[in-house]
Amino acid sequence: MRTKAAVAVAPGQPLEVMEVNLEGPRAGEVLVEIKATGLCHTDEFTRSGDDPEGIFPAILGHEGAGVVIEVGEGVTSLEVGDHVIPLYTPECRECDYCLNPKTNLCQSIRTTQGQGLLPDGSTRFSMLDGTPIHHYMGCSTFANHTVVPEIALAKVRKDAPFDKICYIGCGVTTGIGAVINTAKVEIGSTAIVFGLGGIGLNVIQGLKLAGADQIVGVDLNDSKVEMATHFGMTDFVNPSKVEGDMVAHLVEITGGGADYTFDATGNVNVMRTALEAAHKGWGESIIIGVAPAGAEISTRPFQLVTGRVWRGTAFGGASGRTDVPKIVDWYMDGKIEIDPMITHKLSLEQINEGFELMHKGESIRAVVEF
Ligand code: NAD
Ligand code: AHE
Ligand code: ZN
Repeated sequence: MRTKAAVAVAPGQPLEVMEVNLEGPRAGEVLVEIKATGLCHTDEFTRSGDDPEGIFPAILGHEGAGVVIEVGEGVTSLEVGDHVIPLYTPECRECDYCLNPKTNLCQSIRTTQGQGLLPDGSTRFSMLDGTPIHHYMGCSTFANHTVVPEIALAKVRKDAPFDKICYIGCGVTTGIGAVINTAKVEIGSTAIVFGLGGIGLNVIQGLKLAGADQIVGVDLNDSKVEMATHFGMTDFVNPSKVEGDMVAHLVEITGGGADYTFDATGNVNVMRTALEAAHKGWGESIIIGVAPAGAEISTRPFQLVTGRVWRGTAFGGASGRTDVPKIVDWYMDGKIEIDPMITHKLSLEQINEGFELMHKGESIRAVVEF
């Protein structure tokens, strides 16, 4: 079939909206009509050329929601008409990783996923001249139709709006999951969240759900304050306005350092500040941000010797096929909010404007509706 997609033709170039060829689903695969997709900073990271795993041409996008159009041979858990959210962290429920409750990092198809291919080592997308187009994070949601492995699709209720629940495909789950699954924040905790964008606001929402007493938000952009306060931020720090040492300032306002700190910027200097602003003896710092190729984190080992812990999280530690339908229920039941964070709606033709809004700090989530 043919479908419309925004193609990343080369690193650093705007996406090009075009008709592409899409082969039908093979064994274990599912054809999905994407109804809506969010633009996450990780898409921009790969588009820009910063991603060491970036492969071009590719169809980016990993925060989508849609409807099953066709199932390949052997698919048993999904049928035509089901509503689904593609998962960049699949859940095969069989590999060593899925069988270990300490991780959500299913590895059953990670190698081919990182090569921009489906599990059988081939791509379903091509340009009209036959040039193959790579998949991205196993999702490629910047296309009106995509083919996704069955194990990388969460089946969700049919009454949930696509233009909101697409965000559960990454940002919502990552932010809330970092608090609940990775940090396991206790009632009454203190926390600092660095970066009040599409991920950081969901960390704040998760901290509020978990019953944190103090939630300090840190961002260079003052315009984020209103939304962050709405979601539960109790204190705000703009690092460009702090005189003197930033760590010392944060340690002071949290009464000795925070129980939990979260990096949602992808900046390795911020990651160091986040670690060092965690409380001596027990503070945990969770890295969510994705840093460019070649970037490295550093701190004095003494910071860890004296009890601080550095952890990372992918997809908020969530096992997607199990957890994502529950998070959709939380949204539909009013336990979590999504609507205010969807600040812009775009057509596929306007997708590059979405990345401009992200750079200007004007959007939280821009969502493309098909
Ligand atoms: P975003 O662009 O919406 O938000 C980033 C925020 O950080 C902005 O508000 C920006 O003003 C702020 N910021 C930037 N530099 C800063 C600094 N030096 N100090 C303080 N604030 C600063 O991006 P997003 O979609 O929220 O993504 C955030 C990060 O999380 C990205 O690196 C993204 O790739 C990563 N991410 C990771 C996962 C995961 O599973 N680990 C999932 C999704 C996104
Ligand atoms: N390809 C990058 C790493 C990118 C990365 O860390 N991705 C996160 C999800 S970000 C979603 O917005 C992730 O899930 N990581 C685990 C994994 O297996 O990719 C690089 O640096 O090579
Ligand atoms: Zn993402």
